[in-house]
Amino acid sequence: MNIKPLTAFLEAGLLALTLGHAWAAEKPAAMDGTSAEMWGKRDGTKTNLVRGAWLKDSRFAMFIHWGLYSELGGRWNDTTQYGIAEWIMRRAQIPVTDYEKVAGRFNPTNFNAQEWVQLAKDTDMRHIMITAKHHEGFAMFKSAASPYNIVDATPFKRDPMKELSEACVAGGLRLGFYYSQTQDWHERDAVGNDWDFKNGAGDFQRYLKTKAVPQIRELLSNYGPIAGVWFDTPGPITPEQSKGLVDLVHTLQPQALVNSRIGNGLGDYETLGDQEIPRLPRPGLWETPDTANDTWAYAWYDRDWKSPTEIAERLVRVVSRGGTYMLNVGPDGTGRIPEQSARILREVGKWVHAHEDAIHGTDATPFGPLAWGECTARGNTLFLHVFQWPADGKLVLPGLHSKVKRATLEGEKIKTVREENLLIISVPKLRPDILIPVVTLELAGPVEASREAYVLNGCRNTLEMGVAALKGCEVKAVNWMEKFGDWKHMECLAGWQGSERSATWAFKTVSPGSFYLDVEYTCPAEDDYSEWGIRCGDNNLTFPLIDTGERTTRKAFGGELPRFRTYRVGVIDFQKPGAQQLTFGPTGTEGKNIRVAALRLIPVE
Ligand code: FHN
Repeated sequence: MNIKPLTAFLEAGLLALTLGHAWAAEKPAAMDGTSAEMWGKRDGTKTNLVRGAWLKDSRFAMFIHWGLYSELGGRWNDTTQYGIAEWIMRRAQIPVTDYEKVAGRFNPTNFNAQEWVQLAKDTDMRHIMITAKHHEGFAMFKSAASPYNIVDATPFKRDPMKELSEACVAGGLRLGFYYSQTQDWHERDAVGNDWDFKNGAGDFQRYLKTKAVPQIRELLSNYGPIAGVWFDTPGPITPEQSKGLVDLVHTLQPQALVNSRIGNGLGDYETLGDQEIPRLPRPGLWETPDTANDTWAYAWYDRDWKSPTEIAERLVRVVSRGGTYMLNVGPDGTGRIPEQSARILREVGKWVHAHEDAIHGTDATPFGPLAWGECTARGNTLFLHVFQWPADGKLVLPGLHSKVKRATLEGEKIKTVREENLLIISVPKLRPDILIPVVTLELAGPVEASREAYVLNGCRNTLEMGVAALKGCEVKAVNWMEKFGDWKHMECLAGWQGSERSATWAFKTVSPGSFYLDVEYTCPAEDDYSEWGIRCGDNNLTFPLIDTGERTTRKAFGGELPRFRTYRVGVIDFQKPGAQQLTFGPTGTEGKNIRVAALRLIPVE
């Protein structure tokens, strides 16, 4: 059976269907074959809470991208390919015969499975997911199905998946395998290599039968019980083919999880887009794969590391919204995890170890958006992760109805008082010197809380798009690549149309106060200087939104490069505490292409 080449598939505009993302529907083809950014249709993925119970307990995992591309480190023929480094074969259009030669010199003698497992444990990660075969087609395990594998084709001759599986058992961690089921640039019959082969002329079913299925069978048969198989970029794989692979996994290892990137709405849980962190709690079983810098695989030049605080906050954001956070490391061609990333992980790990109860196995926040940070829950205990420390020593928690039995900050008892719907938590004015200070509230009974939104004095408040009442506009996911393969996400108010066009937020304030109003948005040239307005009680502001230099295509690899800008549009005064309503929208008929990423209320000091 023939399968359409990935590029033709894109040209047919089918990406939108596969991705299920609003942006894809807008821009189907302009991606230079980065078509692999197909994360699979997720709507309808049935969360398997029985098979997946451990994933929720884990909440924090190590993702590892390691293959022949690690030996190249982002460089081919003296040219650096900036962007995700595991894509170098496709980016530099390296012929299969040349790329195969990399195997001949790949000898990662610094690889030490125990050290990797120890790093994951030091970081308090509970499972590891590693690339057994990425799109390059090279098996990082002994395979009878193809001699193009690390044992048979390299001087290294060892099976690192075997060593890692044994080290994981010894260290008490689960191990799962990434397997690129659709793209295999080494194979004529698979998808993705259209520089050596004419994709579409090949027989995809034959590739599945002769390579993918036997290799997945090997991974499920030779490495003990595995956590799961992590599929990726399903592209044009058919529902029957996806289902065949799901059944293969579950037949051989009924406990093993399959992620939604198997495609066609199948899988046991959802893998969100790369680096995608939802803004609000999300039901079901899901995970966010995240990078520590801008690439998954090792790239010699990429030192754009996220800081330990940034990573800890991203972990907490994911967990407080109900997901599992998978943080990537990219070992180099010698088998060493770059020391800089190891250091960052250990730093994050120190914090997680000290706050294990607040992360592993916790539930999502019971509250609406909290201006100062996030909340996770375990039974009758709440954990308040304070990103913005209150300068006046009073942390305000709105919406908690249950009685507090005991409150602590980093183990030290602290006082709380109740003022109507608010819990006022007294904390030292000096912020504890750790990545994220955590206040623990032990409740006298089960959590009773409301999701009402509040604008709090002393904090930067964001009005979340997902909780606004909308007329003549909608919330759209805007996703783009900053560098090649380096995905960024924004949820925006967009699609302004009709006679009434507005977004209205209902929230409460707790005391009188003045706030700057900042609007973060993108504006193309044709909507330059359109007039917008904000109404909130006695406050009426109008202002122009000006061109942000928005670009819808880019020279390097197609796709769009949205340019967000933050504009301070005025000051809003709340004279009295209580219920407020803020309405935002264009005042006339212009501005229909403006996308608004955030409205923020920043206290006027
Ligand atoms: O194309 C791959 C990419 O190389 C990387 O493996 C990421 C990790 O989530 N998945 C695909 C793109 O989304």
